[in-house]
Amino acid sequence: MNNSEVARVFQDIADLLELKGETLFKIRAYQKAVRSIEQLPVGLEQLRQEGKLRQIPGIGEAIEKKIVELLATGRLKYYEDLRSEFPAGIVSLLQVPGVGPKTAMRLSTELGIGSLEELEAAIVDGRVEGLYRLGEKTAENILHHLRSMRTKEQRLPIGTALPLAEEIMIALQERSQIRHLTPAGSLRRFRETIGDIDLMGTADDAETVIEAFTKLAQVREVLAKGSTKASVVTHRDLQVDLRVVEHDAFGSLLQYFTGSKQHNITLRERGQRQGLKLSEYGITTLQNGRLETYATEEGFYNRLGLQLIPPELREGQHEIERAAEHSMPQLVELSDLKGDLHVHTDWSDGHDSIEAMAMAASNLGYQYLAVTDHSRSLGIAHGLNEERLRAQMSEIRRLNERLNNIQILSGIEVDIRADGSLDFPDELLGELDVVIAAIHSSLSQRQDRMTQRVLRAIENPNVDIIAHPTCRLLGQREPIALDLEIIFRAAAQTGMALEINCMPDRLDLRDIHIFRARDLGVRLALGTDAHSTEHLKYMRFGVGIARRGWCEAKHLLNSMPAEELLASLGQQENKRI
Ligand code: DGT
Ligand code: CA
Ligand code: CA
Repeated sequence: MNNSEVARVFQDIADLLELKGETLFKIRAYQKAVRSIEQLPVGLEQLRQEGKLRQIPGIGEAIEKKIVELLATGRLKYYEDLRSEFPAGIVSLLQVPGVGPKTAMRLSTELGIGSLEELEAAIVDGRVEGLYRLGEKTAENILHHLRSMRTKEQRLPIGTALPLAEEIMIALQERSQIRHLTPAGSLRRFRETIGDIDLMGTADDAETVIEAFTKLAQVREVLAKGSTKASVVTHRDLQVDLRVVEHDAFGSLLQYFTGSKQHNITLRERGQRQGLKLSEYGITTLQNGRLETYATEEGFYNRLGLQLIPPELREGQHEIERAAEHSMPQLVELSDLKGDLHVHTDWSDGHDSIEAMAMAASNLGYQYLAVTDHSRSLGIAHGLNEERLRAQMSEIRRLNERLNNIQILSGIEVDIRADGSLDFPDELLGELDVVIAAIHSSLSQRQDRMTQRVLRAIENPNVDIIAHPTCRLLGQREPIALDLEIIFRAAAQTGMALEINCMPDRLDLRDIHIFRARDLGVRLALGTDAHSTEHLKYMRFGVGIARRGWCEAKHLLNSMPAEELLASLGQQENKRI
């Protein structure tokens, strides 16, 4: 069983315990284990072999035993016994917001409903509202959640969702008097995929703003509409929720709907211990019942004795402890970056010339740009052979004499062949400023071979960066089988930098891997993998993901000025020889 299968079992157990009416404490223990396991950058099996399962946050003796049983047998007696106490399919009903344990039991026992499809049919034909004391309003509400769950199932990559959200925000600003319009939810936290878009704003007259929102050209269907909020579906089946409040309550609203749910739960528990009740409206002091509203999130967090927590860190991991200690990291920002370390030009499969790419990079405020076209074995990408690479190096020298505002670094994206050897001889690689190495073929090798293959590239003193280390394509291609823990440790030891590839369909390394690598002292490098001048703007996706991995400017090669970068790459080479 892999990590997500184990997590799934514990999620089911938590739901079943809820049905059973068990204590919140016990239910939370399983929920916490689910979150921890989902965020693990290493396999549970590996941790079991190393005897380290108990080091995972939220895993105590009881859950450890269950993990061991699942890993060994693929089954869990406790889970099977628990399941047999309830009608089949009832757990799926609990996934619908608005369906609690009591309702789920009644839907199951009184109407014989065992799946979401059956639930939808029973609402539509009126059987659900006919249940004693349930009523039409609740049934409608469940249907609304059920339908929005369906659109949410196909999560959109952030590379698609963010531009769509921006388009809608611009349109709404043009057509209404909305102010402080900001995304919340997973989009603001910069998750790599987005279930639905949540927008928050303030206005003197909320109702006219809502009216304008539901009339936007992008809206295909209005799911719900009230005086201060509305939900719509746009093309590509994307749901967009908008909420509008008064200016002085904006901080509380934004905080609540930015989430994550787990972050808010942990925050609420902290509030309870301080005699405070948190809500989307503000913070209520329980002793006197007084509600305080917050115009800014900073005020909200400060009231709880916390530093402001950047949205990208609000995942219910360690961020609240760190904010309480006042040791929040100063996360990297786009403006910290002095260059892009991975771009292609029309010398291989890129669209634009070296000069056009350099000018575009200069316009973004960069000091340097590493041109890293493909190497010869990548025939379909018009990879460079030795002769053309040398011609390109001369061309770059000529351009550097002519251009004042930007320094072009000569580089290559050299292919790591199936046996781990590189596509160019070491002498040639040694003449380049920046060498990035990457896998593009034989993607289905077994884990031990694949890991050895990448290790061989890591040990090569001429390589500076391993590009898109796991080769995954979001929603299209699974990551290659790599033992990342071994890779990270080797990279930390040799000073090899690993790339955070900023292409929105790659985002590779991904957030939890970045977190682990950085924690182990691995140097990281942002590269857009741009194949045209437009793609240089993908840097913001890499920055967002790096922030989710708790990266500060100092963790990224790109924050160094050119001279320092080149010197540093040279030093690392000596270390590996
Ligand atoms: P998504 O849309 O699946 O990509 O993920 P989110 O995080 O955007 O989730 P969404 O749209 O369902 O809700 C937005 C935020 O609203 C969520 O991150 C936290 C807050 N929220 C929603 N439901 C609950 C809840 O039941 N309890 C708490 N504490 N917060 C909630
Ligand atoms: Ca959302
Ligand atoms: Ca939402």
